[in-house]
Parts: sequence; C-alpha cells; structure tokens
Amino acid sequence: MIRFIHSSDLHLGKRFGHLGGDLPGRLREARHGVLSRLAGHARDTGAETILLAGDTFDTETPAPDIRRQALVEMARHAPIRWVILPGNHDSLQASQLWASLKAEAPPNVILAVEARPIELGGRAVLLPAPCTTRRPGRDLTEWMDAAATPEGTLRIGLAHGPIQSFSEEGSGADILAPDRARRAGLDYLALGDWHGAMTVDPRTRYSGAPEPDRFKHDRPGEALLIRLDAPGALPEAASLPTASFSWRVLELHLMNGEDAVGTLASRLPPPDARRQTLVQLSVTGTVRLADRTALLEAVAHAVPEFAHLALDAEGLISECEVEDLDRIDRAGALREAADALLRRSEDAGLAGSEREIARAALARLYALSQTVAA
Ligand SMILES: [Mn+2]
Repeated sequence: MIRFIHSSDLHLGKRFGHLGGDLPGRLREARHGVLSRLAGHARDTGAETILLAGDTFDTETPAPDIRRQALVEMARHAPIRWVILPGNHDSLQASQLWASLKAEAPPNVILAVEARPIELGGRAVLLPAPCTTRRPGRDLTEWMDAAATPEGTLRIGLAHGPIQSFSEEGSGADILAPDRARRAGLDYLALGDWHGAMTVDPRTRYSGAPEPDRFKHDRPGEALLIRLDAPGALPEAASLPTASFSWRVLELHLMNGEDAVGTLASRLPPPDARRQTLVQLSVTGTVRLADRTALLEAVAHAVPEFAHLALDAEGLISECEVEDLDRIDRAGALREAADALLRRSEDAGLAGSEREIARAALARLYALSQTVAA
C-alpha cells in the first residue's frame, strides 16, 4: 500500500506583471507557501511522498532565491520525499536549472529527469516522463507501456502535458494518450499541465495547480491525496485544499427594476475573504441610470477590500426615463445635452455603436451630475 500527494504546476517565481501594486509579490509568496501546505497535508495524512508533475518553476531560469528557498523548504520537511518532474515551463532544455538543482537538492528531493523507473518503496515504482523540451512534439509517456517492473509492484506514472487539444499553452502538438494508464498497466497516472483539477478516468488525473494563477478555471486550488492498496485495485483519491488566494469570475445579469446593489452584495465573497480574493466581475443586462450609478459606486467602494477586483460593465445597458433627466437638471444647458444624448441613444437611424456611445455618455453625465448634487 502507498499513500502519496499528487500536485503540479506550482509555477514558483511567477511574476504576475500584469497586476499592480504589491499583489504580484503577494501572489509569488503564496506560491512558495504552497510547499509547506503540501508538506502539512502529507504529515496529516501519512503520505510519504509528494509528486510534483511538472512546472514546479515558472521559467527555465528562476532567480537563485526562488530555486534555493524552494529546496530549503523541501529539506525542512524530511523525511517527506519530494519528486520533481520537468514540465514544459521548466523542461530539461533548461540545462543550467537542472544542473543547479542536481548540485543543491537535499537527500529527500528526487529529480525525475530520466525516463526510467524510480523505486518509491512500499513495492511501488514510479515511471516518469520528463519534458525534454518546451514542446517535445511527441507523446513522452509511450515508454511506460514496455517498462518492466517486478511482479506485484504498483506502477505509478508521472507526466506533464495535454491529453486532448486543450493545453494551458493553447497548442495541441504534444498530446499524451488519454488511455495511457490502461495501455501501460499503470495503477495511477499523475498528470500536470492543466491548472484545474480534472479526472480523466479513475486511474488518470490532473491535480490542477495548488495555488490558482488565472481566472480560467474558477476552482479553488487543490492537491490530491492518492491511496493505492494493491496492484490492480482502483486508486482512492481525495481533494486537499492548498490555496491561499481564490480567483473568481462573477457574472451578474441584471433586470430592470432589480435591486442591483443588493444583488451585487449577495454575489461578492464575504468581507473577511476579500483580501485573498481576485475577482473578475462582469455585469450585463439593463438597469435604470440611478441603479447603474449606485452599482458602480458600490463596486468602487468594495474594490479596496479585495486583492484585485476588475469590473467589465460594457454589457450593461442603462435605460433612461424623464425622471432620470429631471435628476440631471430640469432645464438649462445640462438638460439640453441630456435630452440630445437621449434622442441619439434612441435614434433608429443611427448605427448601434453610435447609439451606444450616446447611451454611455448619458450614463456618465448622469453619474457626474449626481456626484455634484451630493
Ligand atoms: Mn503549468
């Protein structure tokens, strides 16, 4: 029997240059923190080994502090054993990285840099398929079919890459056989590359990234605890929470007359979770001008509570009625401008994009007039 943790795609050192302020540093630190969270789970569950199925490092040339601090952290959790597989971001082509790791790795870190069996103890053998280059252009798990292991041994595959034409990198050239576990008689195949956890079949899983790094998957970061009782028996898998940040996509579709601010409040995560949450909020539907203004104010008020909150309100259409215009002004230049914009926004003779510009300008004018009035 063997119990191990399956994780992948830590992307240590990832820069997050598109995000502002301190956030990139906080996200980078969170990735390093995953190491101790994985080790904590291993201790709590009695797992002796942590398999990292590729992309442990975000680049082929991680800064020395990223590399060295990761190894020191791994060493601290001995006798728990770490197995690091080269992925596409940290492939064997990064010869300097792997030479440094080889020179510096503590005894409880195994570098799975060759396609040949590694004894794991407990009558289990690991069959790794290290990424030779960023785009190997062939199925690197093929060798597992013919890899001989002693009778009565558990066979565990470890690989990194897409099994269909999906990939985090958007290319479909290096597809792993989705039924490799069956073909190679594997008890379990631990995969990396896809950043959201995914079960391919009972013996083949993507663990997903333990600390999310994008909005794409909209799942919490997790790792898998895998238990194999005997050769041929189905693996038991359990999900372990590992993330310190959550990345959420929120879509709000509003109907006219709906309490837009109330709906927003009910959909946003609770205040005490916001510091660790990144949100991509998109609002669509139709609302009255006053509701639009109130909604945008509520969003602006909530922004500082979040690690990150980006709003896309392009699909939000505001409807304007005479009372709304009255709230801008009952007469005078502003009111005339508002009337003209309203006419343009409803003018069937104009192109849709021009009507939309008029509508947006009117919403802007309304919001400004309310700020001044307040
Ligand atoms: Mn990756």
